Amino acid sequence: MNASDNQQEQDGVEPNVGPIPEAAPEFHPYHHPAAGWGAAKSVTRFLLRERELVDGPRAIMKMNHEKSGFDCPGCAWPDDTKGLKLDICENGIKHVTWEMTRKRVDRTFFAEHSVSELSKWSDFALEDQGRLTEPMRYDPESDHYVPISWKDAFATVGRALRELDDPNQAAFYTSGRLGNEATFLYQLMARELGTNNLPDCSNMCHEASGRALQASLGTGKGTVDLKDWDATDALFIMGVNVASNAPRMLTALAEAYHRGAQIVHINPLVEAAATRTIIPHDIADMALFRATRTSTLNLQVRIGGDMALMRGISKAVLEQSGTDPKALDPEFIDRHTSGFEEYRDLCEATPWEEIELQSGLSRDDILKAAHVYRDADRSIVSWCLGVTQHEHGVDTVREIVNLLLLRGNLGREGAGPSPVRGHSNVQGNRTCGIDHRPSPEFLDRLAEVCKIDPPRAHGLDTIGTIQAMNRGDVKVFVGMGGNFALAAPDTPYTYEALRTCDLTVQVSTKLNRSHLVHGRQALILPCLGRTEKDHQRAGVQSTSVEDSMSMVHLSVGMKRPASSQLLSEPAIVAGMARAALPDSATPWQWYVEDYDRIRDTMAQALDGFEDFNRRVRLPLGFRIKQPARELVFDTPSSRAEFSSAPLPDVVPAPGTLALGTMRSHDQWNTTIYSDNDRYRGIKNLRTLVFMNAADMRERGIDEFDPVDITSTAKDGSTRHLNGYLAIPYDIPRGCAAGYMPEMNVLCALVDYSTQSDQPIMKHVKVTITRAT
Ligand SMILES: Nc1nc2c(c(=O)[nH]1)N[C@H]1C(S)=C(S)[C@@H](COP(=O)(O)OP(=O)(O)OC[C@H]3O[C@@H](n4cnc5c(=O)[nH]c(N)nc54)[C@H](O)[C@@H]3O)O[C@H]1N2
Ligand SMILES: Nc1nc2c(c(=O)[nH]1)N[C@H]1C(S)=C(S)[C@@H](COP(=O)(O)OP(=O)(O)OC[C@H]3O[C@@H](n4cnc5c(=O)[nH]c(N)nc54)[C@H](O)[C@@H]3O)O[C@H]1N2
Ligand SMILES: [Mo]
Repeated sequence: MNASDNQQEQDGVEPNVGPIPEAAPEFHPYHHPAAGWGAAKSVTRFLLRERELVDGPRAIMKMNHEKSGFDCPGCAWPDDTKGLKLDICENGIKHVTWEMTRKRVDRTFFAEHSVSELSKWSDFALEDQGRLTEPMRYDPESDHYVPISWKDAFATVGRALRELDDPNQAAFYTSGRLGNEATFLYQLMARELGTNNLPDCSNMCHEASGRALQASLGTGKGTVDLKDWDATDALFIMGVNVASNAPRMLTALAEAYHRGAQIVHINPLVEAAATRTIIPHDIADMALFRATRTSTLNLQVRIGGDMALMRGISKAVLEQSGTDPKALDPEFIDRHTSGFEEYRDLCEATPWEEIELQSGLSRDDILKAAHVYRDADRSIVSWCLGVTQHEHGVDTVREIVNLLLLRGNLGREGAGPSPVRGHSNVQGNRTCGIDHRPSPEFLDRLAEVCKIDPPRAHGLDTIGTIQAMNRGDVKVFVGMGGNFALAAPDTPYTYEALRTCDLTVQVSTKLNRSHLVHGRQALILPCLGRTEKDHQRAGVQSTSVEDSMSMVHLSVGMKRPASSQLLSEPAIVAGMARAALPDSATPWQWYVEDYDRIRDTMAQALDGFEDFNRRVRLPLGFRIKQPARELVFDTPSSRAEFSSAPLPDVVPAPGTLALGTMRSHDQWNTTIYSDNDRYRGIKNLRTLVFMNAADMRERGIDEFDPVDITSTAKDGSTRHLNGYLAIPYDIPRGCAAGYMPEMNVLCALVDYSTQSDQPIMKHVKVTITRAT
């Protein structure tokens, strides 16, 4: 029996997997460089599957282009600034092709398949049906989705929102692909209605980074850009699977290596980017199979051990400063920071034994990293979910900043913190107002410019929304993209939450689980994708996005829309807003006719967006001002603030393991492209758990043995996944790893960080036993 069928019988949860393997699972450790020909082969297979060999390549040539292209709807890595003609990666191509597929989900499809029937399909099969083509409404009598006109669909949303006793009974979720213009209208609608309930995918992603950087530096973002990456002497890459999730960073790593920079990877797993890469757009490298190293040191930290490692490096640098006056930058510390003495005392008081135990690394190894840091004039620390999705994510990011401050690695070329954001516009969403905890200054300006009276009380984030839906306090859920049902933790509990709603609305491009786990009334509103031409009254429109390094630029679709009935996201927001707010003074329709008008309002309402329409049309767009980069700190002390937090205890209790949930190479969050994870040597298998061989032996588990996984939450409750296959892997003892979103079944809703409210998706406390 398939492992997830087994789970379904247990919990009444629908299957939750990629393509059901036809072939037997395989595991052969991967020894090739990242990217290169393996990637090229995989792209060709994918183009063939989506029947896109004709138009696909043409569109790909237009991606991430300085002039008149569309922004890759994949990750948030910035576009090349040096005129690279083909600034693309394997996964970006899969992504674009996924959107451009020729397959369609139309009314005949929905007439043929009831919702109960579709609920039994795999998530892979659902999305594999192709693009949604017209608005649909759930019909409880027949248990089918049936067509509805846009007018009636908007009226349904409007009625449901107007009938609420309190606007806070609605929640408006955003997935990080939404362009800035639609984002601005969306938050305006929510706030004009009277709620700050704006949960977003960032609540599960980089909430910890935002809060930490805000507290330390007075900005929620990183301070470096690609030019700094090009100039740095040392890169510390923490908790990110670069080759799969930010593949265009491989080029930056290879160039850094060529330049003689040091590259330290900090990750429990030695991911593909921590070895070598063949740069796909370097024709000579491709032709000669010439690989470049992309790492000079790998440190396999224990899950959750990053803060201890950072503390260890700081301690070593401080110790060295006794004899080596250049180890620290006393002038920088003196002029620009506060809290140094306390932090220095804390580092001195933290014993090496504790640092070794909590990081899972030897003092010798930590000293190697400390030497790299000490010897570099300019260092960048970059991180992603391996650092943030923990109980102590905020403290860890602040510890990263502590380390940078010691040597003045801030506010100058080649130095600073550089979080790798997830979705292509997740950072822009926050900049443009998707924030359940908006600042009073933001609201004051919005009130003044848009003539609304926005609510001041904080709204609900992702976790809060799920809790509120389950209590019956949130009755209308709108999903602006994404796949909330699967992306959120505690799958059965999240399902229950969505099912208690009076109305669920999903604005989507493809069929997914969140359409099948729905409220009493449900709507699917299909929208244009980023690759498609968006015609409005004033002509073809473009939208803007902001990358991981605060560059804002325009994205223009070029493909004919998948269906003539699709609306753009700004048009869908405006349609809902007009129906929900019949007396609104906001010129919703006028905005949609010409997005320049939205941008003109944004230029007045948002910090850093002055002269938006002109600057966004510059060849590479513009960079949002970063005060911390100029050593201006919006903190209580007006300086960069050292934090002095105690090290958390992250060592698993005897008999238990720390399990991290992560992505395979062949998936985009909840979208599964195949059952393979090439760089980790896995074929035809997703229901697996990577374990240390010694941990397996201790439990009498052999390779491919089925195992039962039980997680124990903060409140003592347990959750189970049975029949997963154990894979012996190079991972520290006490650590285990497997794939999201399947493993969200193991993540309890109560297991969120008290520092960031972020679900603890990288440190699930589990026991693993051989299946009985
Ligand atoms: N192709 C593709 N690209 C993507 C995505 C996708 O799904 N597919 N998703 C996008 C999104 S929304 C995001 S947020 C990013 C996510 O990008 P990543 O952060 O790379 O996402 P994960 O796959 O969760 O991988 C987490 C990495 O952290 C490591 N890790 C786990 N625990 C720890 C720890 O305690 N410490 C350290 N140092 N490392 C740890 C894992 O081994 C793994 O390498 O990627 C974006 N890009
Ligand atoms: N256990 C565990 N869970 C996790 C994570 C983890 O590491 N571990 N990571 C978390 C993270 S970092 C994130 S960001 C979330 C991701 O959460 P989400 O952003 O909610 O999920 P996605 O899978 O990216 O959403 C995919 C869906 O988006 C829709 N879509 C695609 N393109 C467009 C578009 O252009 N417009 C619109 N309107 N819709 C579109 C399609 O219908 C598709 O089915 O998952 C989180 N969940
Ligand atoms: Mo994310």
